[in-house]
Amino acid sequence: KEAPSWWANAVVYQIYPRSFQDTNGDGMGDLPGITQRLPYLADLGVDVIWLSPVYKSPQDDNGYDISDYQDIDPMFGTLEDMDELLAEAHSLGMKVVMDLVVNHTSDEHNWFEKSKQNDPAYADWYMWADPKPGHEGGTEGAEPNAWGSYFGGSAWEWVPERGQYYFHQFSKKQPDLNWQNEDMRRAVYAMMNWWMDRGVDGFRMDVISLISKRYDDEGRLPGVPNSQLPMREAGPDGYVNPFADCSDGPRLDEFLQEMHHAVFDGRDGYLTVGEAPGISADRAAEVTALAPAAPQSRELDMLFLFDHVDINTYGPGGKWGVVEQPFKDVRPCLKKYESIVEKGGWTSLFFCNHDQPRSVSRWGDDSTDALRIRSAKALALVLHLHKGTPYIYQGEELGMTNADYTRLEQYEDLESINMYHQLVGAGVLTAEQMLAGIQRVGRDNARTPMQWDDTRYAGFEAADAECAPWLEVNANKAFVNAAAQVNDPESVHAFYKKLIALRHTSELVALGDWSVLDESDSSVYAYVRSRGDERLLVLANMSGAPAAVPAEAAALLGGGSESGVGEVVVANDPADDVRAQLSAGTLQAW
Ligand code: TEU
Ligand code: CA
Repeated sequence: KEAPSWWANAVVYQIYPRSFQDTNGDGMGDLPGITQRLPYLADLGVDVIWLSPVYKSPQDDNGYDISDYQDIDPMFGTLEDMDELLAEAHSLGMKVVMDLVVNHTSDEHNWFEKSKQNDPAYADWYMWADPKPGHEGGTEGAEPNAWGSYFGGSAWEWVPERGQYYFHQFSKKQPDLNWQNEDMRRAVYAMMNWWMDRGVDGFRMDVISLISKRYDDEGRLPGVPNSQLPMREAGPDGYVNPFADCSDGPRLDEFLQEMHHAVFDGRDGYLTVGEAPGISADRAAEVTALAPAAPQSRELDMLFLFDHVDINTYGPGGKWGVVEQPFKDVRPCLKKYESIVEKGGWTSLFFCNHDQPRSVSRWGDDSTDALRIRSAKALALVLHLHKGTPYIYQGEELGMTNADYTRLEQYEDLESINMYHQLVGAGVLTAEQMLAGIQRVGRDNARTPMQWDDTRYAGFEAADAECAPWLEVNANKAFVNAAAQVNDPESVHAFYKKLIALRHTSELVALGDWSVLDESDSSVYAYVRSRGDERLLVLANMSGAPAAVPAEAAALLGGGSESGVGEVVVANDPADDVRAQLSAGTLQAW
């Protein structure tokens, strides 16, 4: 099997711009701040930077609600700042992909404003529906169906001007675009081409798996009057989750192929990665096929699937009432992602992003600094030596932890706050339980300011700045920060640097076959990569207690004899120590 493409050797780094680096003292990260920190990323070995949205936006969902796709929000800077960032990144050998949010726009986008006024050119660009007959006037209970928004409340919002509701899977300031409308699709592709021509290297596509909705033969959504499609079951809050009728819908492939044609055909060196909750491995292999049946059926380069971050055993309150999420349950999910690669597609590899808790707090141990460092490295090792393209979320390379907040007022995330009021209000969770849930899985855990050093605001902004960062800095910036790590060969940062360098230089790491070992071991995560006569064994004790080297791994090591070990490539302990542990058949914690 040969090189699928350049991205087999590449590592992507996600930047959440408002939390990365502030340069003008307003408490918000900005584009000049990113440009200023590019040498840090180049030194780490980053190949591609993914920027969370920096477009013009009312910031209801931190930029995932875009009011002008072809401008930069003043909070982040200007188009000229963006051009400078692109030029600097390119001169340092790094590509830049932007976030493409086209399942929905902001309700302040002029497309939506015109649609709302029934302007014939835009009337059909969003998902408008009539109130239930007999309930004209948008009264309570008149919603077209019982769908609820993922961010709480009804998924329908009444607009008196049109005498209709519009559909929004996310907040009511994020109306879903109507992908059935070809003019709308052409406008999206034109916008994408405009950015590609400006020098952007591709897109991370927000909830791209949700753009094609299920309609009946007459074009009616499930549950609306006379629809042939049945309504699914309501949750305890009385709402029906629209996900199953939006995810991987009937026209998804058609739209993605059309997009590829309109934007990427004939271009080179770009990257497309689709955020694709709800897509199966078989479908992911089709969507990402490197050699699709016909050239015109090319869709996306790789996807983000969410099985491994959704392994939770849920109590009441869904993800806010999570009972447990053991790391051993991640293994079958990653195996599933490898099956996509096996079938001729490709996969991304990630543990963290701006919507997830920090991996070291979730699956590692952040209770002492020594354990934090060891467990962050163990997690990095397991992820980065898989076959696929690894993604690092800002601060993950430092072993940054969840936020240390103790009060609801310290959080900003609309999802956490809306769901707090909804679930506590309905008596599903107590205030204490919900706060504990937010502390464990809330999205602000990943959004605290980047910890550059141990100064007042962690170097996120100038020490003499007037304005505090938009979200409080974690007090552990005192010892968890970049300045303390970049020159320390034992740091989490140094470990990431080693793993990235390995992917750049080793064909075995980039292209070798992957197979799991000792699948039922509850502590040790083991797999082997092989290419030609080279083999790399990856062995990680993902627990806080010593664990036996499991049988299949031990057999591969020649029963633990020193001669079977070969070269120790990268490890959490010195090479001699690793050999001793393997001979004794016991791995130290993490
Ligand atoms: O997230 C989509 C998504 O599925 C998330 O809702 C995720 O499952 C959830 O946040 C976990 O709590 C994307 C963006 O990454 C997210 O930041 C946006 O809020 C959302 O789309 C709407 O654009
Ligand atoms: Ca700023």
